[in-house]
Amino acid sequence: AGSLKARISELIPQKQAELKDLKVKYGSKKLSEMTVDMAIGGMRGANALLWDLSLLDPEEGIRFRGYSIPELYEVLPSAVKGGEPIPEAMIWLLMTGEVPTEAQVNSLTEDLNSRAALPEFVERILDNCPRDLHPMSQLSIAVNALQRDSIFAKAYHDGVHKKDYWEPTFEDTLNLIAKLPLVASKIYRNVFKDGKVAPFDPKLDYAHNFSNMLGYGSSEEFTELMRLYLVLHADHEGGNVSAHTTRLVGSALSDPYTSFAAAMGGLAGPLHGLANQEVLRWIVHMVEHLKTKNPSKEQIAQFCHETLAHGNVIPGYGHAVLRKTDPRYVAQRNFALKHLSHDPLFQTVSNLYEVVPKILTELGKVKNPWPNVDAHSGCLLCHYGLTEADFYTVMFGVSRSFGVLSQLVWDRALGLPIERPKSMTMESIRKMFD
Ligand code: FAM
Repeated sequence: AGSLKARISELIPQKQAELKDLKVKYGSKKLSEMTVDMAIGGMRGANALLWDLSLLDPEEGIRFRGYSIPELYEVLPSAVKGGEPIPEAMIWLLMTGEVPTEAQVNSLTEDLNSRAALPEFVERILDNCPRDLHPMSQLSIAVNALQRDSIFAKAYHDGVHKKDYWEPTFEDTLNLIAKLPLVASKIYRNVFKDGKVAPFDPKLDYAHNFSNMLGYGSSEEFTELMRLYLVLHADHEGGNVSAHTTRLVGSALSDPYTSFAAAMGGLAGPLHGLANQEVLRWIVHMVEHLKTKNPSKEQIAQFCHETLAHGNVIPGYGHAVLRKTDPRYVAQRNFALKHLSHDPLFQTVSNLYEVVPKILTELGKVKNPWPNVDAHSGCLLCHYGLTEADFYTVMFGVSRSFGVLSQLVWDRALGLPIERPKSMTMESIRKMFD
């Protein structure tokens, strides 16, 4: 089975030709208008980025290299017969656009496992972090510390030719993706448990090692959940904050470590990846406030109204692009129905699904009242004992590295330039139209 790197190397010339053809045929075509509202309103609806790894349809949801989530279940190899797609298969698909064979998946598992160890100084840095330093801050620190070994940074310093940028970018990317489970596990074990991390086992796959090092590997169901979790959060087209940040910072030829650490700053935002933790914190707060583990739909509705009356958002609902229930929510719901249909927290998540959209629609201003990926993830992790919500976004970050760093390899292979849109002052806008 040829290696992933060899396959990418074969694909680059035809992708470069495809991009050249796109520029020749359509280079001067308009993709969308840019209005004053859009410049003020977060560029909603501006078709402004090239991103090949996934595409988000507002009605249908995400397609990863053309495959919907149900289609991923059909085509991607799994570790357990009829089980969840395996993360290494998702990385191969995102990197190449091709469904890998079992042999290719196994070769990638071995390759990643050979890159998984951390430099001792990084372990020491994490061990010296205070327990009340948020796990996402610790993640950014560790990724920035790993930058010492960036092959891209060294290659650039040594004058690598522009046409070869993709190669050290690929090496950094695989090294970083391989190291994230141990970084995340050390953070989790230091902050929430006894600081001891189970030994890495080179015979196991990515998700199984990650489950073991977190301390949940004895449950095969949890490891299957970890496989689903890592696949679902891997990419969500190029405009979301963590993807866009990786693209932007990487376009300045910052290496993958520096670009990904910046992206984790964005993922730590409550309106983006931190919603992952906020959903569970909000549900726990509701359950405590209502003094019942099984709040009725009426009680849930009342709590939603109180949340909105305080000027807070209902976490896990809404989306800047989606206008339907997130298929990543549906995939998690299917997992729950298969493995934990009687779990009280899952019942509450299901009741929220029946209550929240109506309330958000009544507000009149919410463009998407439906749940997103974060509305469901916490109740699944809680079921297996991983109840520490402040850690959840770190897991989101491990998964998101698959997409945003794979695209970064292609950004360099396609020679995409530094990103630099034009800004305006209110005065200069007035002058344009007065
Ligand atoms: N609860 C309360 N209000 C909401 C809301 C929600 N779940 N979703 C949107 N709104 C409000 C929004 O705050 C805005 O109000 P103002 O005009 O008073 O500021 C109004 O509805 C219009 O917003 P929109 O156009 O519908 O959504 P945006 O595109 O501006 O924002 C989100 C999209 C995701 C930031 C927004 O839906 C939100 O804040 N959701 C809750 C936080 C969350 O779950 N984020 C995770 C998103 C997920 F995809 C991820 O990145 N992991």
